Amino acid sequence: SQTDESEENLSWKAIGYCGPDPKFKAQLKNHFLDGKSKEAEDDKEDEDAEEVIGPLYKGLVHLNNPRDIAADALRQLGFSVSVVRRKHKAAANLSSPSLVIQCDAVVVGSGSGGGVIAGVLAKAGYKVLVLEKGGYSARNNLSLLEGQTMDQMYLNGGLVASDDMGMFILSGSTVGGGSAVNWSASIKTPQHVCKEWCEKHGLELFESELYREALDAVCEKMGVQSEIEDEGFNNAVLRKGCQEMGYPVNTIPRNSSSDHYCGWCCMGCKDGKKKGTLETWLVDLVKSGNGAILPGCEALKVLHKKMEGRDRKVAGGVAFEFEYKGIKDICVVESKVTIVACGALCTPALLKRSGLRNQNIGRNLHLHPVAMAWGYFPDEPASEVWPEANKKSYEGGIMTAMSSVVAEFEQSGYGAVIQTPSLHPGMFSIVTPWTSGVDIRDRMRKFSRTAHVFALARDKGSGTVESPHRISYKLAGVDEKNLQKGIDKVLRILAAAGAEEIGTHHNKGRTLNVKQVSYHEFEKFVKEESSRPLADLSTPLCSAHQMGSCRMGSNPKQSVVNQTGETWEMEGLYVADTSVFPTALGVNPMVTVQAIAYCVAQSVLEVLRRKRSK
Ligand SMILES: Cc1cc2nc3c(=O)[nH]c(=O)nc-3n(C[C@H](O)[C@H](O)[C@H](O)COP(=O)(O)OP(=O)(O)OC[C@H]3O[C@@H](n4cnc5c(N)ncnc54)[C@H](O)[C@@H]3O)c2cc1C
Ligand SMILES: *[C@@H]1O[C@H](CO)[C@@H](O)[C@H](O)[C@H]1NC(C)=O
Ligand SMILES: *[C@@H]1O[C@H](CO)[C@@H](O)[C@H](O)[C@H]1NC(C)=O
Ligand SMILES: *[C@@H]1O[C@H](CO)[C@@H](O)[C@H](O)[C@H]1NC(C)=O
Ligand SMILES: *[C@@H]1O[C@H](CO)[C@@H](O)[C@H](O)[C@H]1NC(C)=O
Ligand SMILES: CC(=O)N[C@H]1CO[C@H](CO)[C@@H](O)[C@@H]1O
Repeated sequence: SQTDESEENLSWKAIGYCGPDPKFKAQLKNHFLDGKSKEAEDDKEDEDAEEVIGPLYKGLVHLNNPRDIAADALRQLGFSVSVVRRKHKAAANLSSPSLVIQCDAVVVGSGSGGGVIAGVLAKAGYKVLVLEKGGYSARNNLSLLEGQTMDQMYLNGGLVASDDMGMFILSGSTVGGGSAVNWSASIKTPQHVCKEWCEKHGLELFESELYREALDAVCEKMGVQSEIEDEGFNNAVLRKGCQEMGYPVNTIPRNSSSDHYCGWCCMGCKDGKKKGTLETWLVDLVKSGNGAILPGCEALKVLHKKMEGRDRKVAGGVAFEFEYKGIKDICVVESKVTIVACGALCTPALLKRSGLRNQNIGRNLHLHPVAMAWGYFPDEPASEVWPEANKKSYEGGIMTAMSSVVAEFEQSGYGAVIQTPSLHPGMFSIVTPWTSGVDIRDRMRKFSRTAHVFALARDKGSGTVESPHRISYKLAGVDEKNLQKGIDKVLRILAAAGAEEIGTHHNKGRTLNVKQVSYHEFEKFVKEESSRPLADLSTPLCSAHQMGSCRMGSNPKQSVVNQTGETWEMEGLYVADTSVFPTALGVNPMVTVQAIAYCVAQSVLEVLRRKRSK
């Protein structure tokens, strides 16, 4: 993932990696040759600015400017702002902030959940301020370099792990949140999960007409569809292997167009074909003229007061922090409603810092643990190989095929789905076993023709999160069993698709040359590798889905928020991200979190309407 001044690495050639998407690089080069981008910054011509910065440009306000400029930018968007004058050099603090901004709703976090709710409220005519601790990466300004992207667009620079290092966790932290870097899978909440959440958790919402409408609304917004013109390497392998084995295999609905053949979307989508929240709901917010997005701003706490005649505290906005010229500064937002959507890893800490005491905050964290296996498909002799010699492991739609062969959708609902990851060289090397220098060199040389397929468990087990630096999670026995069943299938799928060599990520690094062994030896290998323990740190497990740490329920003993998304403890404080999931979901969560946020937005709208009419 490391590069030199010309943004290259000599090893790439040896491993068959082309670096950032060559088409994007060419596109950019033309762009700069035209001199367009420079002019745009000078002229502030709308069209050019939009081309350079992307569709959010009118609503982005950077507070790392002199205070009066930042305040003016916000006033131009219709917010009322007061600048607090302070004696020279006196630092801002919570009781003496630099700016006080007023709005109807403040949304903390611009990811899948936050983006949707902000868009809905602004479109309905309310003044909405979005705070995002991550930065903003303009569409034309993505590096698509693995190292830089991890630093700029992922939580903690891409390196979040549970306390025993048993789980390697990926989470987006940028304008758009997880939606800006996700792998495009857009799957609706499965029926059996809606039923479970309604019947076992007392949440009628999930069997309501409103929720069905919400699912349709968010899918329509993303242009979810299920056609693919040219399937990428990993997914072609998964599909063929399943067909050979007679396992079920489906096409995953995606938010991108059928010809969107791009393996770099995990680093941001260069042409806006992937409809993350920053290409959809946040655009609504900006177009409505009622909203502003503040990148680089981290919420410190929710402000609240006691009001006469109310038994609960009442939320009144947030205090947040940003950096200006290397110095931390503090501002305050005063709002009628406050929405927290920092994602399941960050929301619990913000609620606790704000004085909430509910015992469920930070508990019930589900991670959808993932265990992988791989198969190597040589590209010589070029004439007869499959997948075709020009197909590379890191190109093409990231997730287009999946198998539910061990998903148990029709039975307990708790099993594992089989899908494929995106692994660029850095991530590939992190999860690959290391037994010796010679061995890792050999594995890396095979990088571009090594397919990865994984099993993802709908975890019954759970952990706790205090902050992204303090996560504890132990794999439960039942989840380990489901992953083992998944790995058994994955190894068979890889072999059936024609892999020459197969293996798992277990640290012993055993491999099998499928073409040279008997049926008996193959069976023995699959059984041994898929029955190894997974909870003992010998195999790296990954997670890109975090859920449940502030779950929704029907009473405060077992949950943090009620069906409307409002916290039991504080009036006017809502949560609208994956942390409200009552249990793990079992499939990719983006559509579900967006639908929930859409429903929470309807509740918030009612409250705002009532306040307005008063
Ligand atoms: C690499 C990757 C691939 C994925 N692929 C898919 C996929 O294909 N399909 C799918 O359905 N799901 C996918 N997911 C998961 C999906 O993106 C997430 O589940 C979803 O985005 C979670 O939404 P959220 O609103 O809970 O939080 P996020 O989208 O994570 O948004 C939270 C935001 O809040 C910000 N924030 C946190 N704390 C603060 C604070 N104190 N102040 C201000 N801002 C703060 C964060 O920086 C972040 O931007 C993927 C995730 C990753 C990481
Ligand atoms: C290229 O990658 C290698 C192997 O990861 C690394 O050791 C080296 O530092 C990188 N080169 C540059 C110039 O960053
Ligand atoms: C583009 O990215 C660079 C490096 O991350 C950053 O310094 C610059 O401000 C960005 N430009 C725009 C227009 O966002
Ligand atoms: C993730 O990508 C999908 C498909 O590209 C997109 O529709 C969705 O908006 C993105 N994620 C989120 C969380 O919004
Ligand atoms: C929960 O939801 C109801 C509406 O169903 C709402 O009136 C109530 O104030 C919410 N909050 C709590 C803590 O019950
Ligand atoms: C941006 C984009 O390419 N979205 C596409 C998603 O799918 C819908 C439905 O097929 C297309 O109309 C969109 O163009």
